[in-house]
Amino acid sequence: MDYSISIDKISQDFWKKNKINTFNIDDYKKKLYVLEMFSYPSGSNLHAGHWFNFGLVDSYARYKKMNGFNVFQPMGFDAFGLPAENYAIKTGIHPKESTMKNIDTMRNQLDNMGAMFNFENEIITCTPDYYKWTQWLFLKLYENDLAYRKNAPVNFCPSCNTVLANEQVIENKCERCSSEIEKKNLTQWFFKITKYADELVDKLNSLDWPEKTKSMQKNWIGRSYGTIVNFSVENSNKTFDVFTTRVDTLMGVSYVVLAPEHPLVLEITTNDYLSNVKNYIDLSSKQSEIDRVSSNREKTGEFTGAYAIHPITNKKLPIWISDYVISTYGTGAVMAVPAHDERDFEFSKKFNLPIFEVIKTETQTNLPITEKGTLINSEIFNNLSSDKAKEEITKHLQSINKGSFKTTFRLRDWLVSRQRYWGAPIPIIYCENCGIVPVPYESLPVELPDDVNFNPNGKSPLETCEKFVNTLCPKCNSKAKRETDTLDTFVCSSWYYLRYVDPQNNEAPFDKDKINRMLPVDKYVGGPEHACMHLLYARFITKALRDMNFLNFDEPFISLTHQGLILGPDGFKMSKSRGNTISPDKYIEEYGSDVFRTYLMFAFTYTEGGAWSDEGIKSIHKFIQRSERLINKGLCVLKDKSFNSINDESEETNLLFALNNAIKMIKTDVEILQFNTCIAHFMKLTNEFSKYLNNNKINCSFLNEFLFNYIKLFAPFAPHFCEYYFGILQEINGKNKTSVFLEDYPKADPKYLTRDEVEIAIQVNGKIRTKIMIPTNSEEETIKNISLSNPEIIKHIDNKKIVKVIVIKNRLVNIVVK
Ligand code: ANZ
Ligand code: ZN
Repeated sequence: MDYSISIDKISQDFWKKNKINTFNIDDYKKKLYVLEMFSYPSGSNLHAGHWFNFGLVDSYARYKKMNGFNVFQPMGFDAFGLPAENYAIKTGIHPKESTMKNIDTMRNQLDNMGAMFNFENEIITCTPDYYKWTQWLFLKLYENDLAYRKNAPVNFCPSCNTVLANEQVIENKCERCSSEIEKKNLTQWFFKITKYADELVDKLNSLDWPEKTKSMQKNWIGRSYGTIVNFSVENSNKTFDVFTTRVDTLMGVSYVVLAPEHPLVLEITTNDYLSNVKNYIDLSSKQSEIDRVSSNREKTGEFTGAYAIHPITNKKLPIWISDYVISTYGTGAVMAVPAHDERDFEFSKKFNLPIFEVIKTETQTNLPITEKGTLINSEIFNNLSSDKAKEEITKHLQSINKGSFKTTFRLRDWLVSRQRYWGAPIPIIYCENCGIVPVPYESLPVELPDDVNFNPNGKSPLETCEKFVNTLCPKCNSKAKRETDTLDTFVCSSWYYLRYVDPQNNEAPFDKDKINRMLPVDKYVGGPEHACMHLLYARFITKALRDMNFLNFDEPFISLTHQGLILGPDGFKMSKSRGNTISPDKYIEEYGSDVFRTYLMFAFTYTEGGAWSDEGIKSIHKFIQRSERLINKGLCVLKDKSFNSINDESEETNLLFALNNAIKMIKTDVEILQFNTCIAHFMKLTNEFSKYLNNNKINCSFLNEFLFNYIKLFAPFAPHFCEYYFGILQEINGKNKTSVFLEDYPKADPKYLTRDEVEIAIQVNGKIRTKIMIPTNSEEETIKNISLSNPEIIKHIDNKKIVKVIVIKNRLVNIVVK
């Protein structure tokens, strides 16, 4: 039988029947937790990109299994979320129905992939037995002061009458109807991720993650070491703080700027300036933060009429407001030093504010060459390095109670409320008497009702579901209402890797001993787009659970790899609307799952991806067919009782070298998920195998052993194909069929890797024309003969007369011709 989808089925049935992929949780000593980011069950099935992620990591997992690891490779579905809800609004099909249907399709496709997923451990985040524990997590965070409520703006589309997620807002317009977005203030739930900001930065160093991802996460958290400086307002008892990372420039401050939203603004603005200031505040509230901080924007602002007093020199400094100061960063106020800060410089040019240049510390100015500031002497802080000046000035401020050292983070607390239907309900009750009351643990899950009108009506859909909203207070039994917002789906995915280990547990989200044994995840693979969201949230939740004593490790994912993107044949990102998606199904039907997998491995660098090509898969198909013909030829020889074995030691040495070399190279490459070169090594070995078979001097017992190794070596990369031929080979050897994945992966024997050969250069008239391998210490006469019969050299001698042949043993031959 030729390799095709029928062999896929034979192998898959064998694995299922013999439970080859079952993970043995009691044998955790050599556990290896390999995890692919679970996927969203969307209507458009699995595409080549999913395959690239799941199929190739499966080969890594299989390789590890054959190297003695007890591999745990679970799979599940991130099933709550907006697309299903939007689809429901459009079609009237309930999100539960469409989601479950999509999951069935995807599960089928995953089955055809033939990856060794531990489906017994499957989780689906939208099922009550999963989200019960997502709610449990919320309550634990609430109990531990890590979840709180506060007012925060949401994007609201007045025409669709609905709250929009950030990703539904495009250039401040609704993605669906293009109306201008409004900001609405709502009381919402937050998780206090900022409490872990320091550890989230510091522990990044210990992780085997792509450097780029680590630095993105680090920038996102944005830790700055700086100083808080206290300024007082002239003729009043009011004061305010600024945050600066450049307190060494304090003596050069020429004015201060408050964010328009700063609480002090309306209190200090004098009557003459009030209407301008109010107008400005109104205007800036409509700007997005991203626009406000963009550097190529012309600076705007207003004077408040008030002055601040410099904490050291007591000089009067005008107080301005401007939208380049963000209210949510630092203290929402800055000291402006135009000579040393670009934004301040632009602002002072626009509004004609003075520029002071700090001298006599090592502080460098930032001024264009054409500009000169008024030179300012830093007095007692003269002649200090910038860092020393920062330290001395802050200490001085501390001593006069006007400042202190301060670390600030860009990271904000995680807003988890969504005014959406298709998510886990937040397990909170509001009671007229008792206020906020968490749902008691024994009443979980708070089930998401099915019969809800999820059409947009300006509120959270659950608000319209009276039987859900109205409840009794668990404390005092009087009338109460449930929270109607649902949880961000990133909450569901912030802990799923923990639940996989113990998905049927009804008593707890997971068994502490089990997860302490099974985690952290040893190899995590997924897209780089998750650098600052999912990966950060998961790290935070792990640390929070550790501090609540539910687990005893610090980081969830020790080693991380991002797979590249498989693009459509046109080089663009695959999308339904472009019509360039590549569905694996038709290729699998035509060529079999292993050809599809091997093609993805060979044609792309795993971390880079690239554009799909039909041609490419055809040539891989040919390669698998060739390998199959050779195996079959070998099997025929072995079956032929009358076959006459002939030993040819040099042919065997050659093939053993090729085999052991391939084993060695594949080992290095597969460990770093560099699959394309693994396949290339195997192709090279296949060429050598072909030479051996064509040589017609075949030694049966040698061939038999070689075939075992050849099939085992390729098994992680073409699992169905190899499982099948391993069985046939076993049969010929009178053995019962067992799985090739229960075999030990071949190990390179160094004895076959040292070939007693040296490379020598052959020159013609002093020019190197070729290099060849010859046995070490060959006789001069032999070397001379080999050199003169080399086709490349014959070409260069080209009928000229050979004057002399100089041989330097083990190094070089020079042929002098005339
Ligand atoms: C004076 C100064 C002089 C500054 C100088 C910089 C250079 P990072 O490193 O990102 O933390 N800043 C502080 N709070 C701000 C806010 N809410 N909105 C906009 N800008 C703010 O940046 C810290 C610097 O950004 C602070 O140091 C402050 O300007 C400004 F030559 O203070 B600096
Ligand atoms: Zn109550």
